[in-house]
Amino acid sequence: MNPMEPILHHYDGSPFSEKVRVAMGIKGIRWHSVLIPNMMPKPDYLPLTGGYRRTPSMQIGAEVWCDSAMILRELERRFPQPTLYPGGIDGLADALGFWADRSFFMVAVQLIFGSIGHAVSQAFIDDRAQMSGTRFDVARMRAAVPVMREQYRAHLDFLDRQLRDGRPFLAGSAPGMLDLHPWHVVWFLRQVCPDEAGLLDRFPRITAWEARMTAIGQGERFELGAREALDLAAAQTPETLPAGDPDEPNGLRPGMKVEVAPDDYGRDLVAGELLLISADEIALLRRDAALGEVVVHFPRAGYIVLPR
Ligand SMILES: N[C@@H](CCC(=O)N[C@@H](CS)C(=O)NCC(=O)O)C(=O)O
Repeated sequence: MNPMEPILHHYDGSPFSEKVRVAMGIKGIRWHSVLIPNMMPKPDYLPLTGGYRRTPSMQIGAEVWCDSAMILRELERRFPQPTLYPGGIDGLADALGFWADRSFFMVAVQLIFGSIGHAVSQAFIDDRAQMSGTRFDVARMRAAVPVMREQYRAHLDFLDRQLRDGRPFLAGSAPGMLDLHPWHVVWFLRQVCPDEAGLLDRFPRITAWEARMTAIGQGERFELGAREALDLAAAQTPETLPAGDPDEPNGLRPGMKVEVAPDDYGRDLVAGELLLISADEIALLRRDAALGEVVVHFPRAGYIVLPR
C-alpha cells in the first residue's frame, strides 16, 4: 500500500467513526481500515496513540490524529476537494460539532442505552463506567427514556427546520461538515435502536436526508491488519515540523514536556514533547520503544494541556 494513504482505526458500530467514513465518501478517498476492539484492552492501538483509548483515530505513516474533529480537519487539509465546508460556513460548522458531540450525542446515549441496555454485556458496562469515571447506570437510563425521547425529538427538530426549504443537505446543495456532525447521532439511533427509530420516521425531510447521506458511501475502503499498521508506523518517520504560536495564552511552546487529555470522558493522559501548537491543534512527539518516533495530534477545543 501507499504509506501516505490514511488508515482509520475504528469499528463499524462506532458513531464517531461514521462521521469520518462518510467524509471519506464525500471526498472519494482511498483509505485503509483497521478494526479495533470496542472496549479495553487495545494492545495494538495504544502504542500508536500513546494512551488515548477513544475511537476513532487516523494514522498516516508515523503520525496519528485523535478525535473525529481533528481527523476531519486534517482530511480537509490533505484532500481539499470537494470541500467539507460548502456554503461559506467554516468556524460555525466546527462549532456545531460541539453541540452534536456533546449535547445531542449524550441525549442519544441515554435514550439508546436506556432502551437496549438490558442486552449489553457486563464487560461493556464496566468498560464504559471506567471510561466515564462514573456508573454506567442502565436502570437510571431506562427510567429517563421518556424524557430523552422528547429531548432527542427537540434536537431533531433543529435539523428538520434547516431542511424545510427543500435543500438536500444542511448547508445547501452539497454535503459537508454541517451534515457530518449531527449525522452520527441520527445514524447511531437508526443502527442500534429500532424500537426508538420511529422518532426519525416522523420527520420525512430527515429520512430523505438520511437516504442521501447513506448514498454517499465510504470512499474506497481496504481492510488492513493492526500489526501491519504498527509495522508501517515503525518504518516511517513523522513529517510534522515544529511550529509555535506567539499568541499562545500560557506560553506553551515547542520543546516543552506536556500531557494532553480529553476534558469530558476517556481522560487518559498522553505524554510527549510539544511539537506544534496553534489555536485549534496540538501535536506531541513521542518516542515509543517499538515504533520509534510517533507524532500524535489532538484538537484544542475539548482537550486540556498540562505542562509536566
Ligand atoms: N470527541 C471524540 C469522541 C470519540 C468517542 O466517544 N468515541 C467512542 C466510540 S464512537 C469511544 O471512544 N468509545 C469507547 C471506545 O471505543 O473504546 C471524537 O469526536 O472522536
